[in-house]
Amino acid sequence: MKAWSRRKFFLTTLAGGMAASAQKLFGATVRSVNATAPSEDEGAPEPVPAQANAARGTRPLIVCAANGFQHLDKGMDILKKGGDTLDAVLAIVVEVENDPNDNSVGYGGLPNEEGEVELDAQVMHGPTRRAGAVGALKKIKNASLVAKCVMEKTDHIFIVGDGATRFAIAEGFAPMDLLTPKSREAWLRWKAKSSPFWAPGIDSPNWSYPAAENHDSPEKQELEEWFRHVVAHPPTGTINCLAVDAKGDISGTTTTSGMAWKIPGRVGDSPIIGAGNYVDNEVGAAGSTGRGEENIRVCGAHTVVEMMRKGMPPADACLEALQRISHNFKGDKTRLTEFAIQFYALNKDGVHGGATLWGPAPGTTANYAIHDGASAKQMPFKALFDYASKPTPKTPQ
Ligand code: SD4
Repeated sequence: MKAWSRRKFFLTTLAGGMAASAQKLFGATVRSVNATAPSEDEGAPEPVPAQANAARGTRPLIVCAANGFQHLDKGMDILKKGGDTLDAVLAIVVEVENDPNDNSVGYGGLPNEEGEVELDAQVMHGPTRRAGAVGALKKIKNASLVAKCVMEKTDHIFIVGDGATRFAIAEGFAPMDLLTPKSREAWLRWKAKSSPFWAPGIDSPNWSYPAAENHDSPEKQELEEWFRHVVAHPPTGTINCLAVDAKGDISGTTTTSGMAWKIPGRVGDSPIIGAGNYVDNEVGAAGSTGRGEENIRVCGAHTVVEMMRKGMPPADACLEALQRISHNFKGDKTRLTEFAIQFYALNKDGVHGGATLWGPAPGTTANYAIHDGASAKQMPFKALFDYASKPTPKTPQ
């Protein structure tokens, strides 16, 4: 084992343990410990500079993926009225599940390879230490609410596939077609890429090879660009949302349509407790968006919460999870460049942080969203690797 060693990890956690015992961990600002950074053999400088002290937090606070930004007020209103943290995060993500224009969550999410939208979601309620989840849920747009229903109405935590759909219908959720005209068209384009039979044949007046594209307006051209992009490079999206209220109670949820064009039945990280989302009411909460396969392999959200338990500031804890993902590839950037992944976190004090594997391209930004009780704000992610060190991906982007 090279320099990113177990020894270094244990030293890190030991330092955290010492910091924790020297000071009250939560309910007070704690001294930060060093985040473990990529070692030289993995091509990045080390260590990530630790902040002298974690920034002071604020409560109530909501953290979420950027696609929830415009709905943050709804969740904060609930917290300000003394409502429950789980109701607050659900009020936000349900809006995104209902939005036909978000192609990574709920209605309008891009489907599996057979053209069926399959949703994954989970909830965790800190004060009661309960959880609920659904995987590969079909025909029901509010997967997060079905996950809550699993938590509240059953003796189980995780229901998947047709069983999840039947459960939801039994509980009164209305089944519907989750494809929008746009997401259906995107799926048909993807099919046409791998089969010449999904395009007009030689007997058709519209026959051409490859299939003709119609660019008769700028809007149409933009749509064609988008189709080309999502066909070539299955997009990711998803929403994770975390909240701490004025008393310090915490909840979190993650909901998604998962990876576009996936094999039917594939379940990602989002509904997996400890991967796509994790809450410990005494410590904090964390969640993730991006390539779930990599997150599952490091139990990312749980890792972030455990790092915060040791006293690490949320952003550094997120970087630690990303570092473990990098380590699974021995730091090989030619592989790491092929995907994106982000972590989000808040601790019980209301300190927040977020980190992404790759920094944004010049002239662009990579943000997560928060509401600190005063207003909704975009916050820049910390990045494990600078964009400047990113190799060109081999798969079309
Ligand atoms: C998954 N993590 O199913 C989800 C997808 C996602 O940004 O987050 N995309 O792997």
